[in-house]
Order: sequence, then structure tokens, then C-alpha cells
Amino acid sequence: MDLIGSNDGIETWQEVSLLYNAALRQMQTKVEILNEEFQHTHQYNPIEHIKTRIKTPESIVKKLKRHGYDSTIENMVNYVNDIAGIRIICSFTSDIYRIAEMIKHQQDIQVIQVKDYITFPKVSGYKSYHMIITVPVYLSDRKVDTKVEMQIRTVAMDFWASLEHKINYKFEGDVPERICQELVDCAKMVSDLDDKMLELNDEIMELSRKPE
Ligand code: 0O2
Repeated sequence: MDLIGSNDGIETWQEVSLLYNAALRQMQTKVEILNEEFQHTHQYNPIEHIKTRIKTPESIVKKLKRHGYDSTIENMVNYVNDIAGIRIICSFTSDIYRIAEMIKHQQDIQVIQVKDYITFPKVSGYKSYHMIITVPVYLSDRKVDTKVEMQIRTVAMDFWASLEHKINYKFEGDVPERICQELVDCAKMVSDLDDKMLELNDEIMELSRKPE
């Protein structure tokens, strides 16, 4: 098995980008299939939408510098786990774990790392479920297991995270204490809303199962 990294013949940004784009397409298809199957068996779509992105070379170089590595292709693929990123936005918190489990059980996927910021949110209030996985990409002469970062979160968590990201960007990381506190308060409201919506949904599902 080739894990994308040293001695795998990946020498240019074009090659890196080809592999990571292919890995993202594979993951997107896998997730879409799971969503369709779920619709077929449970009559609802757990996934609201999916976003994919390849990290820009500038952003990769910045990350390498921050961690004290030289900007080489080898360091990129070895030390930057989120060159390819897929974000899956779900309706309910329970869907997040369901999707994560379904992905983990696929035979060609290897889970490298899991960070559960839902059970253990960040001090800032950030909630999301992160996994670094590898997915095989078949080239003409070999298979390269390629890393993809998956972020799975609810619509409400995503709303919070994108606003917090914008605020951090605006203040260049030096966000005033009052705003940080407001964000923590909002994260609590987001959490309560997610819990309430899940409760309501469970109730509706239960009612629709009962015979008239
Ligand atoms: P960008 O621009 O989104 O790509 P690592 O990637 O392992 O070196 P870290 O921080 O240990 O770094 O990994 P983690 O905690 O899994 O976070 C990875 C990504 O999650 C981040 O990527 C963000 O996209 C998102 N994230 C993590 N913490 C927060 C947070 O507090 N608020 C928001 N809004 N997003 C968060 P990057 O590379 O930081 O940035």
C-alpha cells in the first residue's frame, strides 16, 4: 500500500492537486450514496449539503511555517492533513455520528484520527466532528491512499462556526473579550436549539410510526 508521502513519485503541486481532487470526488460520491440509501430505507435525508475544498498553496505554506517545516511537497503531504477537506452538514446531531460510523466501516477507508468536538467542545464553543481518513486513489500503475479531512456538523453548528471564523479573521485572532463571551453564549443557544430540534424530530418520527 502506498500512503501518499515520501518516495511515492508525487513531485509537483499539479500531481498533489490531482490526487487530492480525486480523493475528494471519491469521498463526495461515497457520502452521496449513503444519503440516497438513507432516503430509501428511512424516508429522510440526513445530509443537508456537502462542501469540498482544496487548501490553497499559500495556506499550506503558512501552516507548514507555523509548525516549523520547510515548504516542500514531501512536507505538505506528510504534515498537512487537511489539504483536501470535505464538510458534511447534517440536520440533527444524531445524524453526525450515524454518518461517521458508516464512513468508518467502509473497508477501503482508513481512519487516521478522530476529534470529537461535539462531546468535547472547544473553550470558544466550537462544535464539530472531525476525522482524518485515507481513501484509495487508483492511478495507472498504483494505488495511493490519500488523506482527506472530514468535518461533520449540524446546520446550526455550521452557522456558528462560519460567523466565528469571520470574526476571528476580522480581528486577526485578537477578538475582544466581550465578543468572545457573546460567542460562547451563542454556542450554548446553538446547542440547545440542536437538542430541541432533535427531540421534536424524534417525537414526529414516533408519531408517524404509530397506526391511526
Ligand atoms: P481552515 O482555513 O478552515 O482550513 P491541524 O489541522 O491538525 O494542524 P488543528 O487545529 O489541531 O490543526 O485541527 P482541528 O482542531 O481538527 O481543526 C481543523 C479545522 O477545523 C480548522 O482548519 C478549521 O477549519 C476548523 N476549526 C477548528 N477549530 C475551530 C474553531 O475554534 N472555530 C472555527 N470556526 N473553526 C475551527 P484550519 O487549518 O485552522 O483553517
